[in-house]
Amino acid sequence: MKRWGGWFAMIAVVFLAVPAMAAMTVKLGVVTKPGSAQNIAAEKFKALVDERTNGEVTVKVFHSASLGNETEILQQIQMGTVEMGVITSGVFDTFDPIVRVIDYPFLFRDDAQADAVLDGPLGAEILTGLEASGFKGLCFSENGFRNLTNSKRPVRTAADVSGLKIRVMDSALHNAIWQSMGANPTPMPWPIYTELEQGVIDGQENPLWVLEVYRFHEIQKYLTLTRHVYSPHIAVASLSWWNRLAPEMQSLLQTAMKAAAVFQRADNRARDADRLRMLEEEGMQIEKRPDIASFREKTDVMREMNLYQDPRVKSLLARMLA
Ligand code: EAX
Repeated sequence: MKRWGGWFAMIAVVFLAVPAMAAMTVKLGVVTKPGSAQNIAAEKFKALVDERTNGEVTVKVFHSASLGNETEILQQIQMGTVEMGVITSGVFDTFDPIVRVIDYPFLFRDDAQADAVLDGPLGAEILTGLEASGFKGLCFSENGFRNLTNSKRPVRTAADVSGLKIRVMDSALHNAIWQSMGANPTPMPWPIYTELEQGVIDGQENPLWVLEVYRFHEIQKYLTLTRHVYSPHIAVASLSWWNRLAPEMQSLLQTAMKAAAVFQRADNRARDADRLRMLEEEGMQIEKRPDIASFREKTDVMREMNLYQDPRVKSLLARMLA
């Protein structure tokens, strides 16, 4: 009897353990193509989850906007029809204005400062705040510091930007930044190659990897290292889905995504010098030391704008700028 009891207990343990590790497929959306910053984070996450669950959990990465643009991916995550996404911070501001404190112009000096803030309590406050919009914010990976490119003329000072038709993300903040600088911003979701190629827009702003992966050097002559916004990606999950996962699974996924983000940030940064060299060799005219003070002069008033007057947003921005 005792022996049977032991067997019974063992079998029960096996069966009870199964649901926590039941085979599961997780859909993860990114708007960009293989080789992009988002995709490198997503693929690393997929590999780590595969390894740590012995193949029980499959992460299926939908890239190249196959689930729609970034706003549409976020809507599907909110509804729970897509489980996860690695999404550029800029487009979150229509879902939760708190995120626009990150994209405040010239907020971060360098990578180390961005990491310290985003991986610290202020970053955690932003991630937690996303729960009110139906997202479980997991961590920040990176797009990187954004730089201006255009097909019309060299840009060294803010005055040179005047009247340029610049594509911006679907974000009230990014629109306001380029308006403040005197450009003519046009909000448009990713991808934008055709619009640049056909001259519907004169320029765009994105980190260096974008120029390489999307071969923008073939259609944009002038690059200015403005570094006007540090642009992270936010790895998010559908909150309703997340809340149904066992705590062990939540912690496994959270830890794997954090490891993927750490890997991806380092990978991105290690390649920037080579990218700059390549873009120069390919014939881009690069302004490496633009007059940043002239740009800041235009954007420093932005904290007084309506965009930052919501008390929650205002308080967080004040602490970020302190
Ligand atoms: O991640 O839309 C954008 O400009 C993003 O930065 C782009 O998808 C690259």
